[in-house]
Amino acid sequence: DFTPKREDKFSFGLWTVGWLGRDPFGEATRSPLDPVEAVKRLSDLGAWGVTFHDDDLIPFGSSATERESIVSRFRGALDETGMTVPMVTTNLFAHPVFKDGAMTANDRDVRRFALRKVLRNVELAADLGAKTFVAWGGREGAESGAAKDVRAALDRYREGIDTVCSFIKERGYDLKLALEPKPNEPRGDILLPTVGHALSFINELEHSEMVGVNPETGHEQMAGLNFAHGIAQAMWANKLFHIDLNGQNGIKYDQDLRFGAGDLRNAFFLVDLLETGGYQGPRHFDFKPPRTEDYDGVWASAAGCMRNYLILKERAASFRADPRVQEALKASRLHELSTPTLGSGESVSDLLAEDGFDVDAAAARGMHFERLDQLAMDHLLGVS
Ligand code: 3MF
Ligand code: MG
Ligand code: MG
Ligand code: MG
Repeated sequence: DFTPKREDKFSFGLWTVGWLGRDPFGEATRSPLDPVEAVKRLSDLGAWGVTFHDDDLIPFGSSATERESIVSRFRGALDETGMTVPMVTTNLFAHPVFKDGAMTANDRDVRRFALRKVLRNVELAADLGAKTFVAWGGREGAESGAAKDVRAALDRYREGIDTVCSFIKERGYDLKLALEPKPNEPRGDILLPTVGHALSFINELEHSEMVGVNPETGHEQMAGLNFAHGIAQAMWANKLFHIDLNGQNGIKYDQDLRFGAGDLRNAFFLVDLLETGGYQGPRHFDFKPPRTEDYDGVWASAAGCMRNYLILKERAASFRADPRVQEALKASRLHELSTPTLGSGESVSDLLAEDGFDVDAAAARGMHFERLDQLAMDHLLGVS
């Protein structure tokens, strides 16, 4: 059966089930959700963790005493339910002060304020036992060419992330950073637009070993990219620290549909990859229950995220276990790809000296990928 269990490590952002349905064209369609209620409902549904932006839990501008009482009440709900806080993140996008960015704002005072907000939130994250700290730079970007010196902005971005890492090290926190790429929305163009950009940026950091990525399904798909391929490259680089699962229908605004909606075939291969590729982190949902829904619909949508993940996990396992699939994989010569192109100890001159390769015969060989893909479709559709 597809009932979520704690060991499935499903987690949800407070801002997901707590989204009120406000969009650029319309007002909220739901009334505010108490974070404590969210923790209890998610726990009842079988989730394991809850995540949040500082401001999701502690309203922007709260006093120190307000903050303390909010956190202790929240902690009470965690203790009561056994829910964990695997990840915490900072809201560096909602307040008007961040209209031109946070860590890369042209305005230096804004950058300093943003860093203070992040560092305070790092303390809270460590305090609640989070292991991952996500940084999504939604306002780091521009709408017009001359407004942003991208190279200088990347210098400041690097300085900001380096500062956060040094702080974590100094304090001795057991916390890693995960950068979340997104191509656009809310800025016209956002810095670190894709997983690839983020991975390359990480290589330039002072403490690159403690920084990875938090890719989101819809964000890569907004750029027309293959999400499962992006995840595979992040895993290959040992940089898949966290993941935001949701659904998206191609290149358009950030839909944040529940996981399984949108590109179902890519979701199937994604789950196959996560489950067989050694990913041990949270299965985190960053989705928005559509504004058509009341709270019954919100919980149905959250439950659907987990149910779809578990169904796809079962479908992917049945695909892998099918003897016809094993045969089709062999016919497609997948195993050969794992063999190094040069023999061990073979020199380039040996390689150059080789002859007898029958180009025409190799060119004529079919790859049998269509049969393999149809088997995947059969398993995905449950008719195998
Ligand atoms: C926006 C997002 C963000 C990030 C979050 C960090 C509001 O498209 O995806 O959610 O996920 O800020 O985790
Ligand atoms: Mg998103
Ligand atoms: Mg996200
Ligand atoms: Mg999204």
